[in-house]
Amino acid sequence: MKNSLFSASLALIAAGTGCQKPQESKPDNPNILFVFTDDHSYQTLSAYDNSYIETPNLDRIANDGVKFANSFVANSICAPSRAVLLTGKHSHINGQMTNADVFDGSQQTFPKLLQDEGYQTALIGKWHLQSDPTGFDYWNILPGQGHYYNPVFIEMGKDTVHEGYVTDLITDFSMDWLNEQWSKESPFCLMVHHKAMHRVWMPDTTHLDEFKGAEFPIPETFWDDYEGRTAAAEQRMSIRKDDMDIVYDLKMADHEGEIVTRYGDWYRDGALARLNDEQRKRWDAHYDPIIDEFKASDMTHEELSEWKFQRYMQDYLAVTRSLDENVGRLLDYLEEKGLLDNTLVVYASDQGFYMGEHGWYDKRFMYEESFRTPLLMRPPKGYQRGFVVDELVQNIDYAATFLDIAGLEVPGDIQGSSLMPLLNRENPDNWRDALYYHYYEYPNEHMVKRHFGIHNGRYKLIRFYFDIDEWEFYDLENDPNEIYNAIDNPQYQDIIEEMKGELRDLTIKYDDERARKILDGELVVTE
Ligand code: SGN
Ligand code: CA
Repeated sequence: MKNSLFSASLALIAAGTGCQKPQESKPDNPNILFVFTDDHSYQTLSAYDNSYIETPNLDRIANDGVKFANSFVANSICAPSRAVLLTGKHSHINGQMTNADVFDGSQQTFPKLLQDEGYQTALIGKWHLQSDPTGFDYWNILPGQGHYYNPVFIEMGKDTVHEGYVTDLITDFSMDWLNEQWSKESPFCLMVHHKAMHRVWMPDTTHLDEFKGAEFPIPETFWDDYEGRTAAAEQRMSIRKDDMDIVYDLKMADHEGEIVTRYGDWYRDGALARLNDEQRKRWDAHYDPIIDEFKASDMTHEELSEWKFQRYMQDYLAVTRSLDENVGRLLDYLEEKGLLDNTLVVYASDQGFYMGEHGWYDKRFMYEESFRTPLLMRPPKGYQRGFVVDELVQNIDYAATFLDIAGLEVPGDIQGSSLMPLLNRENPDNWRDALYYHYYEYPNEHMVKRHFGIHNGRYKLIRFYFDIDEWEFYDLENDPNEIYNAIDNPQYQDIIEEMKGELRDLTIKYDDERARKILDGELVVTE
């Protein structure tokens, strides 16, 4: 450790000429608290969008810190996103291209580099990388996707079932680690990885009724007909179809067993069967009347689709409520312990999520709702606060940022860039002007075809490949909802040609040789 954590003290720094203004100095080796959620859409985080819910505690991070207004992922799916976070490298480099791959934990990650420099590192909650965590002094993880109720945790290799609701438990365990295991002699890097808001959106019993009967505005693109977009037409993540299951996803498990669906038994015998008697009593008290009403109804396909959207939103938002409250508990804890001054608090999700846009739930596509992800940072003392960063940032940047704020050199093989210049409001004029994206998990659940592409803030160019060979192009200023694929529009041919070249340049910059070969017609991917 180059400097001691607590070496920073109040310093008088000359501000301008003549007058002296007291200003707090920045800590050299701040703690890092990284709060990560699963599938949290920016549409349901009120610092970004308050059409559906207020999230006052998450907003505290934005109001007292920095909101990244243009934050994106490299590959919009869970395990790959986590591997990008740890390594600062795109999926084809870190090897985690899909959820099915096993993470190679022997490779360089930012927690290992922090640990080498004396940071105490811990990871609590969802991990999803199949191999055991490396680079952490302590870990206590959910197996696979984990459960909302009475979940199993694997603590340093040992399985234990814990009674309670997963978002509360992850927060409790995080505070326990800070209280009992962090030695306080060197800084910590604590990663708090929630299961919330992943499918199948099971609210805590205390929040069940919060959005009962609430009606939300149907997104403009809910009835999208996918004209001109084959991959969008052929996905299987539709609320309007049985991709969204009335029992499994929407909890319509009647006691008589008369509602039979494709995945109904997964819910009855799986997630629902985990509830204890007390939890089940409250659960049934909430859902039974909704089930009765549903059974008595006679809806057209259109009415049923919109009813499903409302049911989905009610549960998702109730899960979000617990998350927001628990983030508040953690922030209060840091405040009470006097830790906020010396801690970088970060909030992000592993990717965005569809809240009915295009008729969908889930993620994966390079379209805005799933390509974007929330990113909020509350820097330690000495930094400016309360502003918005508009630059294009991506989850490949997190590792470099954490190393940089800790005073470590960022290894040259890390592909992302430190966000510290942006936090320091230096407005670097050489900041990236385009993002690279590559999604691989096909054929698989939800059937989103493989694609890669470039986004420069205004225009987006996407190449779909494998069992399809199609381009899509969007002018986000004129078509923010991405419903008009302008790839053949004569008006855009010059910019499309230019961006095809820039996309090829990005495949070279990020060393995605397979994508480069696909573009150059040297490779046709068949498996
Ligand atoms: C599970 C979900 C899918 C989801 C993937 C990936 N099905 O397979 O709906 O797309 O996870 O999500 S479920 O029936 O198990 O809920 S990810 O966030 O982990 O990548
Ligand atoms: Ca996810």
